[in-house]
Amino acid sequence: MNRYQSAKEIYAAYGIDTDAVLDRLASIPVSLHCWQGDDVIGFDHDGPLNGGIQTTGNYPGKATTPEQLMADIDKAISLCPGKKKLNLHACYAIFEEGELVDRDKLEPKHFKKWVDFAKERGMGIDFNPTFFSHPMQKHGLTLSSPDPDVRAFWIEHGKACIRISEYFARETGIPCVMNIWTGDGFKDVPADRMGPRARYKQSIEAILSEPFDFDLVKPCVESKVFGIGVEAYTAGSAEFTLSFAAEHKDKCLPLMDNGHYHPTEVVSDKIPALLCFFDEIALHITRGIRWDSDHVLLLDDETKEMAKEIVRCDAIDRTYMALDYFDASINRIAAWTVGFRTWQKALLGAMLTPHKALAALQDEGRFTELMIMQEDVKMLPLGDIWNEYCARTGAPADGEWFATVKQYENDVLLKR
Ligand code: RNT
Ligand code: ZN
Repeated sequence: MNRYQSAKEIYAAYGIDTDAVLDRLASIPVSLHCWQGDDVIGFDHDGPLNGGIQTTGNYPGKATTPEQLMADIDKAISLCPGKKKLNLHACYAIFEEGELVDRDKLEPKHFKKWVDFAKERGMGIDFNPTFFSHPMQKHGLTLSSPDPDVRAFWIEHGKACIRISEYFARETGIPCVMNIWTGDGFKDVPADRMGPRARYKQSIEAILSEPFDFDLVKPCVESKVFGIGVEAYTAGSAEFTLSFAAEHKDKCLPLMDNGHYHPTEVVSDKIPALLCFFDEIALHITRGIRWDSDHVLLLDDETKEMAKEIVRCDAIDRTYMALDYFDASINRIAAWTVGFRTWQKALLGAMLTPHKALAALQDEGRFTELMIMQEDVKMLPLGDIWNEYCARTGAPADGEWFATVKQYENDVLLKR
């Protein structure tokens, strides 16, 4: 008997059909963020990344053209098992030679090359208006600015992005999640906390007044507790965005980024809470070290716990999952690959957990046995099932892919 057969029998004793799990896992779309490939810069400006987020590191070979970024994404996805969706930001618009269109005037045609790319690979596309790295941020504010011209510019940008999102959905046949995040906030103690939030609310409502089909476009609002340079206050706090999404359930979802909460709060615990109130939710999956540091996703306890909640709440089809981290200090293709493979492992581990049996112990008040079984499950042969998953999906096994990345680094990245 090979290792998979043996592991399959062990899981079968817990009532788990590993073949069915592997088929299901391969069908779950996970959004791969284009911005890991170039440190969140994009193609529509020369300036630095600013507006509440920061990359650190200067690893050689980052993509600076659409062709390079596409080639790098291709390399990464060839090393990852599972179904991918492409996550784009508006600043990744692709212009003709000499053309430059400002963010309020963006059109679907500026993303046609991305649509071709995604369609050729059978991927859907998610989208994000880019409310950062732009001169129309005034005093660090965009949609919540007291200046009506600033707000109007960014509202037009948001509306343009809704039209582009609908174009993505129609072209690919897959709904487009469009996430609204701004770094609006203040470095130091504000004199007015409600004014910016009232304006932020009106601005997002104005964006969502753009007609769209909610079956095709899934606008989200992402909260954040603080950002670089906006340590004292953010307009889009957790209470703000969650209340906004709850009040606009017919056209907006809440998006939780697990780097965006106080370090002792966990998104795994928030997932089942939101699922009691929303048909669908969205996630940005990242790893914060002490703060929203956006380190590459690893298979740590909270990552596993988030996957477990999605699976045991039977919410795989109600949760839009997207990776969101950016590390400029290591090989960027390896960064994508490690994070994507990690989330696949987390989902696999969650799907191989006997949730019903565990929940029954909880409901029957058998907490001693529950503790014992939860510990026993941790030692089940997940790695053997993972290896089989990689083999069946044509992806390399752990330990077998970095040589390819190193080769690509030598042949391509270091020559840029
Ligand atoms: C920033 C947010 C946001 C961004 C992307 C690039 O803290 O997490 O989602 O990471 O829009
Ligand atoms: Zn995020």
